[in-house]
Amino acid sequence: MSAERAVVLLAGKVHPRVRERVEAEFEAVSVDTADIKALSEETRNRITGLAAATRISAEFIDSLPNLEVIANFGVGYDAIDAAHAATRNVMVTNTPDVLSDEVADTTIGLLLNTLRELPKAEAYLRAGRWAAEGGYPLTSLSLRGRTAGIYGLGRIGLAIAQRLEAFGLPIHYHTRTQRPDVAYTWHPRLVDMASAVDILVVIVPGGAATEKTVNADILNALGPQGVLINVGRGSTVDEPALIAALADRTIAAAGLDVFADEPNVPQALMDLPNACLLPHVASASVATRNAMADLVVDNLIEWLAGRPALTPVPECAGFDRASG
Ligand code: A2R
Repeated sequence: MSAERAVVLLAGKVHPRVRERVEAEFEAVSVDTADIKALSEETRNRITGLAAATRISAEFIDSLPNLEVIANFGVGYDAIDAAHAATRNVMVTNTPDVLSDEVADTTIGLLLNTLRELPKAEAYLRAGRWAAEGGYPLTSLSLRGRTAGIYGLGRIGLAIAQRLEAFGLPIHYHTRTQRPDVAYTWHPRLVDMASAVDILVVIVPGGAATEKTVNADILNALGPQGVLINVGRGSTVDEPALIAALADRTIAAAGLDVFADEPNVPQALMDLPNACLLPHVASASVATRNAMADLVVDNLIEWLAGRPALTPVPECAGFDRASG
């Protein structure tokens, strides 16, 4: 083992396995919040790696003059200013693929729970109402006979589409670029897809390009039988518009794993009987989160040892170690 170990900053509430492995491989420094100013200048100058579980702004990046790599925990890296990192030749990595199947599985569960009211039916049983009052009321919604539209047909979107295909549903999708490798119906415009389907699954990245793109017009197009499922980012949906659309039955129901201001969920949304709500758990199994943690640390190990990153984000895909 070399005498001088690289210094890696653990920013935010990092996964225990990230902490454990970073402490074993590197000299670890922690900041509980993203308050980088809590660290001395001398410490900041020694930091070359960053394991991120919090928002990382341009200012944060600039306060670490010798930073070489930011390894984000999660496939979505909208909380990292990757464009700024790229201008400073700082590598940014994320955790694609290892969570795609888990997120797709959870999406199907959320969709069925939203349509068939399974959490409410279980609560009914546990409250003793089955024995006291008879069977749970028939659900007005069903997966049968529906058509699904996937907003974002990337790694996770495709895994969701393949599952829905197995359930017998026709699949449509909206992306900026048509995929050459699938036979699903592509819509260049989101509003046109929303009109053509009665399930809209949102699984695009967050950020400016998708912000509030699921708005009142899209919900109107989805229509009174329509069901919205969001497992991407809360920022993609205009939350007040969604609350209004659920309240006046512009759409039938929504299943949400992500919210605009997590962990704060508007009371108005919680009060709606046709909203099925989860606390951002799509990838949250022990096995999948461990795989994500390992990918975070393996990216740090590779880059800080002078080797290519395993999973660079697109903004940094062209970097090599010589330029890093
Ligand atoms: O637009 P394209 O052709 O680049 O397709 C990507 C699509 N997408 C968009 N579609 C429409 N309008 C946009 N402004 C837009 N931006 C991106 O989203 C592609 O089909 C998909 C993203 O796929 P991947 O990069 O493979 O991401 P992955 O692993 O499926 O994860 C998606 C998101 C994460 O960013 C987190 O926010 C969440 O799932 O966990």
